[in-house]
Amino acid sequence: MKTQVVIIGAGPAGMLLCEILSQHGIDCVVLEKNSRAHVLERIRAGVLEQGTVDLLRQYGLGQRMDQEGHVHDGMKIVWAGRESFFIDVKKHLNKQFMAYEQTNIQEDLFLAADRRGAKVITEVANLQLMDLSSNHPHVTFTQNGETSRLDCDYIAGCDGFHGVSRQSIPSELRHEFEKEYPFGWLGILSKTPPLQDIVYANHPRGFALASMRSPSLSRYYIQVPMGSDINEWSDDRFWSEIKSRFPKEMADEMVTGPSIEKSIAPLRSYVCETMRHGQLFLAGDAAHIVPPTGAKGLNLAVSDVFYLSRAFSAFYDQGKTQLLDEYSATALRRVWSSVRISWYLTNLLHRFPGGSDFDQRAQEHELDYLKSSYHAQVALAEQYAGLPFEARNALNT
Ligand code: RFL
Ligand code: PHB
Repeated sequence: MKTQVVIIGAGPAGMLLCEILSQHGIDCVVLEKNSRAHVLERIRAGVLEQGTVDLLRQYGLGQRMDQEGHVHDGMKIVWAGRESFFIDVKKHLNKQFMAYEQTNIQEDLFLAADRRGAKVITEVANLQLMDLSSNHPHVTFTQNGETSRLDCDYIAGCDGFHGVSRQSIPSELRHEFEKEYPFGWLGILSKTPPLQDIVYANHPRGFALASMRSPSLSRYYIQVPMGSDINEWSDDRFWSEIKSRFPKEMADEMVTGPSIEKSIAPLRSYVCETMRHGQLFLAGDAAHIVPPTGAKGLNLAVSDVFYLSRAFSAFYDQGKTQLLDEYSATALRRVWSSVRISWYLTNLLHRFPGGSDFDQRAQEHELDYLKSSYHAQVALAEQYAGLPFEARNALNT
């Protein structure tokens, strides 16, 4: 078997890359470890930046998003005993966000792949990346006990944080930057109307977040100690804990109900430099992870795919490799901006076990400053909105 680009992983990064490359007439095959049903079941992200929304629309993937998604202008920050303030991204930058679930994006992408007859092979095992430093790499894998080989020009590693692609880069060529946080997020999805805004809460009992999926579907999170047992969190305990972390008037507004999903996610920042090795290019969580506090992970996967698909198109349309050569540096500029703001918001909004009085005062000061400074709000709005995608250098490409 032979194709132009092998894409490893059918998450949002892999499936979006497949769709864009197919629309540009570039042949590709997606290889996914899990079943399609499993991929479609994973409840994760929900907040899309304007750049992500625009790109999905540009490639004809925006129809259902525009019908079912919920547009909002920014986010509110509240903290114990003081007033809240709103980071108005629409006012400062004329950009908005869309609340639209990652599972819906996955569904839209699989349906687009079906319409196009795209080659998506699921439930593959023992995937190995070979000859990455030559112009003729290939992958081997097994499916239903049978081993296959797939030759290609390039490989896109879109297989998430625990995938095999990044591990195929020799460790001495990988510069890894990592930070683990000593807590996790317990999240629930509930068929109840959400609060009007996305609200981030800093409270002595820990961080909490009220988010939304649609007018009748809410997503809530609370900070929990690392190693917490999900079985110890009944719905009643969750609701009473989250209400205790919000100001009374917001807690009173929260409509409670049974959870339809409940899970705990660890928090981590991680970046792999380089995002390219020979003919292998990493995109999305395969190359970097952010704590969810900035809602940036999925959006970064989309911007990586934007840069990578543009680089593949320049190669296949015009024979130019410059954008491929620049891919890692270009993508990493935007990655680090989102990694930094996610780390900043995580530090600003969580209570760290063992934090000193000094740490607490510095955090309170930062919140006071943000609340009172127009300029600080504009700077936060710009980063929370996500940097614009960089235009290609017209002189060189
Ligand atoms: P994915 O989604 O992990 O997909 C990778 C795919 O690769 C497959 N795979 C393999 N396939 C073949 N062979 C192998 N050896 C393989 N190993 C793995 C996997 O089965 C999978 O199908 O990575 P991708 O595509 O890069 O997408 C990244 C996003 O999923 C992720 O960044 C976001 O979900 C992060 N995130 C959020 N991002 C946002 O932009 N906005 C948000 O509001 C937001 N909220 C969140 C989040 C992540 C969360 N969790 C659970 C970590 C909230 C939470 C709680
Ligand atoms: C979500 O709706 O799942 C969500 C919203 C904001 C975040 C993280 C997750 O920062």
